[in-house]
Amino acid sequence: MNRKFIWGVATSAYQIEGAYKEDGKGLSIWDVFTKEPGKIFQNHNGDAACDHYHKFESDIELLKELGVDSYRFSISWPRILPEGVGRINQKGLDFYKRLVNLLLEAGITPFVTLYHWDLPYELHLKGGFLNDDFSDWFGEYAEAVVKTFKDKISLFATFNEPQCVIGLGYGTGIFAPGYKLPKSEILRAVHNLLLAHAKAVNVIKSHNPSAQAGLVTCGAAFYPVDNKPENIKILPLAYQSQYDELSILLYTDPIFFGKYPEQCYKDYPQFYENIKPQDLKLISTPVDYLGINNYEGVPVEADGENSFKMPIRQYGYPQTSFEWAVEEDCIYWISRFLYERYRKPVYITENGMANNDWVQLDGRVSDPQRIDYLKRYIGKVLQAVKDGVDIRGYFVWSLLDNFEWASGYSKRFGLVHIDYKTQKRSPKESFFWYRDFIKNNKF
Ligand code: GCO
Repeated sequence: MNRKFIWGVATSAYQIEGAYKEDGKGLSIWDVFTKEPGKIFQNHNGDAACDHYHKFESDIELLKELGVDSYRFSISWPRILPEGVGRINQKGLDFYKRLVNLLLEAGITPFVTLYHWDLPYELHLKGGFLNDDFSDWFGEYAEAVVKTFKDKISLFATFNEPQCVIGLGYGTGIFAPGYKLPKSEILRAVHNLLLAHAKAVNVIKSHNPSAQAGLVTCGAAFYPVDNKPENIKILPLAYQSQYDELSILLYTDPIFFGKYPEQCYKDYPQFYENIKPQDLKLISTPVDYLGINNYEGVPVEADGENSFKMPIRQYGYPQTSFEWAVEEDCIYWISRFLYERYRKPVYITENGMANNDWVQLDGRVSDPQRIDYLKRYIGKVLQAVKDGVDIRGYFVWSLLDNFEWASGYSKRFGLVHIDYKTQKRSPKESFFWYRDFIKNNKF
């Protein structure tokens, strides 16, 4: 393989930046949602988070020490457009300009996510994803970002995890804005998100045809309980059995195939039969890659010729402190399935684990579980590459411990420990492990 495999780390704006109303930033739905009592673990919020807005220079020093090829971060829409559309907040844009310039000086490729969940609150008040103007609003925001950075940023993700944006934000309501909407409205929100994605891809390509644009997915990562041929054979069926707003295919099939999963048309003919053909044409605007976020999976087993079951795991199975299973086969199979289905290059845009880390008496933060987890999952990623899956890069979630959405600061995913009282950064042992791995194992 000649192309250089990219090793990186990922973060997102709301989870690390803080400075939630500084320098003209508008509010996002997360700024508001976190203030509703009882929504977030111990009512934590991202007002200060890791104070990355003020500490980005020293955080970039950490990235340099780590030796990553790329840094995936997100831009806060309301920091740039406080009302979501219209007036640009120059100070917000300047923050990202300084960040991007420093990354480039350090030889680190910026990988920018346009939407990592912090919808401008003003647009939420106008209906957010349910307003059919949503895709134009997003296009305007994309234009503001891409125009500014066209010569500097060549890797873009439009949306991070639409499954969580819509499924958890508008379906179960556990994430901002906390709605539990009827199906008809959820389907419309999904459709508007996909239109917005496509408009942003066109904006990116119009400014820089050689930039790479894609979307980042999550969702159930089915993997066979063992390597028996019948269990491997049944996998596509398991993936295809899911087509609701938490599934993968509801978002990726329209992008790559220009149509929603077949079953959607059968279940909700009224909505799907009335979609304009030009919408689907737009949604299927070619992308350059598919981003996959993966942490755990769902074991499946053949149950006769054409059906499968999902056996519960053997009790005592390994778990992270989020109670997510450690089962590295999932990252292999989800990458392979999605690559074989769409034949598009893949980036593993997030992978990592929450662990109960603290600064020890001797000042070290040892997290052997995380090192072992990364070894297991990276090993499977490399195996998939060997088996012909076109994976272009891998990003650890996350550089820093940070605000873990509904779980607040109770879950630590970082390679770097944060003391939230002092904002002191302490690289964990996994940080040094990943540094050495990158240094010695480039391929
Ligand atoms: C997500 C987001 C990240 C999370 C991470 C751990 O996957 O939910 O992209 O923001 O923090 O995945 O849950």
